[in-house]
Amino acid sequence: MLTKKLKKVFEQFDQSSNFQSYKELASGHINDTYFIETDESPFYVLQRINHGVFHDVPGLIENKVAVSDHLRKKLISQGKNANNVLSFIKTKTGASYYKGDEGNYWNLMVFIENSVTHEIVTAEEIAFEGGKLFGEFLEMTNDFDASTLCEVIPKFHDMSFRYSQFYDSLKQASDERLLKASVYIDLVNQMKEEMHILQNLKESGAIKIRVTHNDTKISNALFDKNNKGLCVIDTDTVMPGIVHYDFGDAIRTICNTAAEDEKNLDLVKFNSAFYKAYKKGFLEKIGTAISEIESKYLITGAKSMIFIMAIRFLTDFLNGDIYYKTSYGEHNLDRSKNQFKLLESLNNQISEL
Ligand code: GN1
Ligand code: MG
Repeated sequence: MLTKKLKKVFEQFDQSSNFQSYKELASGHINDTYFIETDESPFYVLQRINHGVFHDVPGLIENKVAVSDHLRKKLISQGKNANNVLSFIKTKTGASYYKGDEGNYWNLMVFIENSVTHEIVTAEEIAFEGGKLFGEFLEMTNDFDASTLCEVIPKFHDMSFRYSQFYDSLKQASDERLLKASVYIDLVNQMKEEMHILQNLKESGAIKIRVTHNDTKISNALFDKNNKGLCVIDTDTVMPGIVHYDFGDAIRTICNTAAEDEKNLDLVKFNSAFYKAYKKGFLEKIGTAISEIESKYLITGAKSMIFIMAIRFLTDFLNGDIYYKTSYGEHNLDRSKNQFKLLESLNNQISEL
């Protein structure tokens, strides 16, 4: 059934190969993503964009096509491999996305060959290479006018907005969920001031607004089989932001010794060696595109992004799991506890960092 549907959608796009089979790539929490095998290379990645979460899908697609085009031009002008950038296939009618019968939006990308992703980082080299990739992304988009991008999810990393969603969730959460979350609710309340440091700097104009990826978890970076970084993927949330969003969200996943939803919190630790390796690669590539004040607050970026996921997962748990895909009743609570544990472990090593 799904095979038939995916084949039909795939055939709306302007490419010459024949659909053979699909595999779901289930690591995302929002969209539906499928690896499409065809009778000849290249293979493709077909994605249904969740329009319940992303209200302006055409705008989102325009953003990511524009950023990819910009990156491709840069890579070519620098004599680098221009295949290492997302490439979107147009439909047979020349559009960048296909809108299906049920109102679903689809886009098709070329699969970047011989690439792998990592859900958990196990080697310092991967942390370093990840830093290089995300640093390079920011360096190469530094001259892209961020104001031309649409804000795909308004206030996405705005801390006050995430707090206000959290307060709303408290009002309507079930007693059972409030009780289960009570320790973490207290933590959120205690950390409010510290978690607004970056936002205040941003609003005062001290930290510049630039093009940011906004979802730099390590599984959104492609590597080759020798652990060398290839390309940044999942550019759905590309929009105006600050450097700390990208630096911090990558740290959140690279430095976690366990998966984002690991329930055994003893396994969740902040790996400071990976932090240093990532930061080294990141600074090496971002070069002069980062200012002194931006640099100074990178560690605050790491803390803030770990925290923002903790509060978002907690809020979704209190709301009865309406945003993220979940596999069991306390999945969001477990994700949130995991992020709080990671933050605690980071704080225990802060002097060293
Ligand atoms: C969501 O669906 P995915 O995995 O690309 C979320 C990110 C979170 C991430 C946590 C639009 O991303 O902000 O960091 O889950 N994306 C959106 O794993 O909310
Ligand atoms: Mg994403």
